[in-house]
Amino acid sequence: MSTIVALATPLGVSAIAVVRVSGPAVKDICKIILPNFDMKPRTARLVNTFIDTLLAIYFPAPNSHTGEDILELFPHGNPFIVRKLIEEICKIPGTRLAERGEFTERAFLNGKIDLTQAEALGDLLSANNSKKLANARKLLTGEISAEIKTLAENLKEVSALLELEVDFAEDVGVDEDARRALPLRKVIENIQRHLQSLKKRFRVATNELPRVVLFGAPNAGKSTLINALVKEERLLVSEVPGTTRDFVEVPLHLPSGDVLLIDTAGLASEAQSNIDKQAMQKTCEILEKANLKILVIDVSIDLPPEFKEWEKNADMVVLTHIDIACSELRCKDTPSGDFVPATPLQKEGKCSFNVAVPKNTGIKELREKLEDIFFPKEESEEVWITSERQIACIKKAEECVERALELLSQSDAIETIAFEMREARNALCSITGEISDESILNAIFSSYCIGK
Ligand SMILES: Nc1nc2c(ncn2[C@@H]2O[C@H](COP(=O)(O)OP(=O)(O)OP(=O)(O)O)[C@@H](O)[C@H]2O)c(=O)[nH]1
Ligand SMILES: [Mg+2]
Repeated sequence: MSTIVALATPLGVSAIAVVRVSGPAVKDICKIILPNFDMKPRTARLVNTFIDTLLAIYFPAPNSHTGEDILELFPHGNPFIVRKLIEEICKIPGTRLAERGEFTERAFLNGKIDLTQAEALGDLLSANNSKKLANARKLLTGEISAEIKTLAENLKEVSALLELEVDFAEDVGVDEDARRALPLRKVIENIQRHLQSLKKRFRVATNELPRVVLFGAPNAGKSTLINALVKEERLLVSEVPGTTRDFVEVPLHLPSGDVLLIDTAGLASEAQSNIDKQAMQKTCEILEKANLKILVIDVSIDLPPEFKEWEKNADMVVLTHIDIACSELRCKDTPSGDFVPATPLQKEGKCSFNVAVPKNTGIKELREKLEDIFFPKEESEEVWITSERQIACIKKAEECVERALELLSQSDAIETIAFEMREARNALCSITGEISDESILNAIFSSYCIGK
């Protein structure tokens, strides 16, 4: 087994970098590269090397991430230092640069983690909100593996039961149908239900941020609203209609994760110029790909004629310029919600917000609403399955179980039922990697980055 080395942090200038080494040559590497390192297990030591003074930690096998001897080095984050260090390490016999995902692959091959946990590592590194992160952490502790293993065990018991049935029937010649039908059907149906519920827990793992598109008439206050939400003068704002032409994406950091606010060019029934026309077309295209469409309306002036049509297309309406509308109506300026706009608005159950940006009214409430919409606090914190590979295995097991249930009413099908049960179990065992072939492992680990 060769010893592998890789930079575990992104290449670039940083305060520190992390270089990871795993394999049997770790002790030789320590002797040659870190002559004064005492190799006290799991203890950080400051050591001098030919290129840098760095922190080193030694994790002896088998109590390490990969199950092999591991050396972790923390040099200063200078790409030149990192390159020289790795070059020197690679000169030690039996040492080479790691391939993509090779550290994780070794952890799997040495029984440190199963395949669901290896895949969860990918989720953990790409999680961009607290829900995805919490789920990845649950997967990493083996929550799904445990469920899958129990199901595989149940299938094994069914197989054992079937074996007994075969022997019994042959020896004694009792009425197989009557005896087998009830308990076996119930057990298999339970397995089927569990597989169906697992299938429903699939969530596509996407790293794309939710897209919140703000649209409405020119000058409605779309760009101003985005600036207020992100608390930064990020977008150009002016009293001249048509300030925003190209759509602009601005990330909004909410407590549980990020969403992408998208500013668009104002819409009107007639375009004043060719550029106007193109800008409006772009706005319509952007709206089609939105996860949430916010219609922005300046409530201090008459409603635009297209209002009803736009409102139908919107998920939420935000009324801006409440401060002006209030002062004109001489009504009490309340923080939010109490103000009744002068123009009759058909809200049709749609969520509506009143904002007055100069007074920062309604902005906090709108931010909280976005947090509720995109990161709702769910009662049940059931773990989701995010791997299409795992779901494909669950579907395969489910098909086998369905076929077995159909065959249960046939008197001469015990062996075929036993075969389907074995196939179902194999499909489940390949989820955790108890059964795996090289092509599956390659597909999983080669999608990882080097050093992982
Ligand atoms: N008083 C008051 N002024 C606002 C409010 N919101 C926006 N404005 C002003 O309204 C004008 C237009 O705001 P913008 O944010 O540029 O409007 P827009 O919808 O992005 O306009 P276009 O980019 O032209 O489509 C600016 O002068 C803002 O300062 C508000 O709630 N109250
Ligand atoms: Mg604008």
